[in-house]
Amino acid sequence: MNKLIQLITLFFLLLSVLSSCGRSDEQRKKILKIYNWGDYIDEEVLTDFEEWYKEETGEDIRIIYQVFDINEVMLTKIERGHEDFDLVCPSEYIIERMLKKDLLLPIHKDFGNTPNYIYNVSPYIYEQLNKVSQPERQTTDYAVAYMWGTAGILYNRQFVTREEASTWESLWDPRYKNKILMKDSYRDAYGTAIIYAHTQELEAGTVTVEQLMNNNSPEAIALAEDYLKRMKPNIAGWEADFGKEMMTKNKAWLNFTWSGDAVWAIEEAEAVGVELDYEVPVEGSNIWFDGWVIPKYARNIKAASYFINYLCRPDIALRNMDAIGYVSAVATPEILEARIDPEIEVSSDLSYFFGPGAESIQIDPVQYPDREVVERCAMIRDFGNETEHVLEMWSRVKGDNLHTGIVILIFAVFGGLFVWIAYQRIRTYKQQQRHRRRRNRWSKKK
Ligand code: N2P
Repeated sequence: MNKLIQLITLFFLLLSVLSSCGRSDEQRKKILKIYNWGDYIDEEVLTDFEEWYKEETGEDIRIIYQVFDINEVMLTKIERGHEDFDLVCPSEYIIERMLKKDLLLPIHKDFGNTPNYIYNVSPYIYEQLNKVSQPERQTTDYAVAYMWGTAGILYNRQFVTREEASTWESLWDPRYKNKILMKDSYRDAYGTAIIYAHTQELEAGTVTVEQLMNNNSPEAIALAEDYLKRMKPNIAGWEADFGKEMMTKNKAWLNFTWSGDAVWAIEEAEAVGVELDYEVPVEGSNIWFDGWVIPKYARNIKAASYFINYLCRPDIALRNMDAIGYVSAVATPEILEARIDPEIEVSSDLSYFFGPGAESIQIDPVQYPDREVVERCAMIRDFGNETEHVLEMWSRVKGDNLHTGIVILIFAVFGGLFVWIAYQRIRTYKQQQRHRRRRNRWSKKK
């Protein structure tokens, strides 16, 4: 009898577990969990997607949205698998690492009656992203490009000339002591230092920007460390996202940053009468690409794929660009038409991105770099096992600040202690002297 009761209990327990799994799975299908960079989307697009998804599929969807500022922070979360994000937006080298580690699911590209907008992405961007493909996995099966850009120098025209900002040398110029903000990005800092250290070799054509930025030999790391430490007196701060604000408020004169942040800062500064501009130094720089991927632990692949598709719709791409300053990977005639601005004085060759017909167009050169600029830039690949060594170097470089701070603190504490002890000693000595004198006077009276 006892056995029967145990069996019945077990049966009901199993039934309730199974039904709760089913229910939660069904409910989870109504949720889309997105993990994106901060300030990297027009947030109204999120709510509009929910409506669009309902219209297209007849299904309800609710977005749960979280943000990060550093690629590696996001990757750690994904690797641990504690969070079942359906969509994340890493940079190309993290996509490369995720492909190597088999952390991604292929994107569904069959949208039934809904148009497929994914192929609105420029063939140039497809080609670039596929450079990080792995033997078994082609990048573009697992990632759809979102925004892209360059790394360069945002500068205040009141204090820095265009010529000065056109070379990495400015970052080491003693005139800019404490006036430079550096993006807290070890890879960009590494690339910049190693490029600047080889200015002559680059001019002579004996080495390329791509080779330099992707060389992680112990000698290259030591050289970058030396250069970055020499840059430090100029550094007012390492920033993840506050650089654009500091520049707008005139608190720093140069900011090593990404093109989209520069666009945002230039516009904001203009509104308050501060004139900022952006240059990609002549020596060359980093060109990067961020893309949407579906992590292995995702639970709503359908909605995730639809969301990616939605972002590739030209009108949505334009809204996002307007809201954040970065440049969408989407390159349709609608985008080209909307971005051409006859008031822009310079003409750029954007045929590599928009295709034939865009050889000489008036378009914001900060957002859309001219072919010549792109040709002097290169992608920084995943550093693989060397990442650790570059990171150690980076924390030694940044840690020096802390070291100096700690030394000052120790001096201040011990100095204060010393003064206090000396003061106490003198006081005790004086008191003893007084007592002695008093005692002497008493003994004389007696
Ligand atoms: C926006 C961050 C941009 C990421 N705040 C560039 N890879």
